[in-house]
Amino acid sequence: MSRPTPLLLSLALAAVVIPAAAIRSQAGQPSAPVAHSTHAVPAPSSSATSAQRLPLTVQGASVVAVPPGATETSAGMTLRNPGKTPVVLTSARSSAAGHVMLMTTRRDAQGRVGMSGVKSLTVPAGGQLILKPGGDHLMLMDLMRPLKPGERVPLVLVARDGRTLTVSATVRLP
Ligand SMILES: [Cu+2]
Repeated sequence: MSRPTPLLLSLALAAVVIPAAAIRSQAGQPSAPVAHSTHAVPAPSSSATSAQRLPLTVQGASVVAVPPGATETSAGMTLRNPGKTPVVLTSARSSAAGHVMLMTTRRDAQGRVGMSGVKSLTVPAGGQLILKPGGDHLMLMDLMRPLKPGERVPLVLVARDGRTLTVSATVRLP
């Protein structure tokens, strides 16, 4: 994939910095970190039975393997939404990456193809969202370690309403 232009990159970074939750967590005084960690701690019951779990099915979750030294890679999967309301994904995270971006691939006026960060990706009601390199996808940034083919990487998808879905993605060669 082509490198993002400086403009696209700055837009992408803005998209990462802006989320309201991040602003809220910085708005408070010393008590803010406590409140934030409270939100991050899952309910005592298993997440699989929690009402907070996103009602999506996942197929073919994968992460593209990268050689040692690479700092970012893309992840894809097919998400299906059997429900009657759209699911709006606004962020994602992974223990394998410093942060995860929601990205789309666009062609500019000069015909150049590039990726740019977006604030949300929607799984339509009764429909599906295909995430793949070259289309809408997730980007794992600031990788913590090399990702070897065959290993599994956890990805947490977060919707606008706070519901989440943890996905186990398989690392595979491009
Ligand atoms: Cu990307």
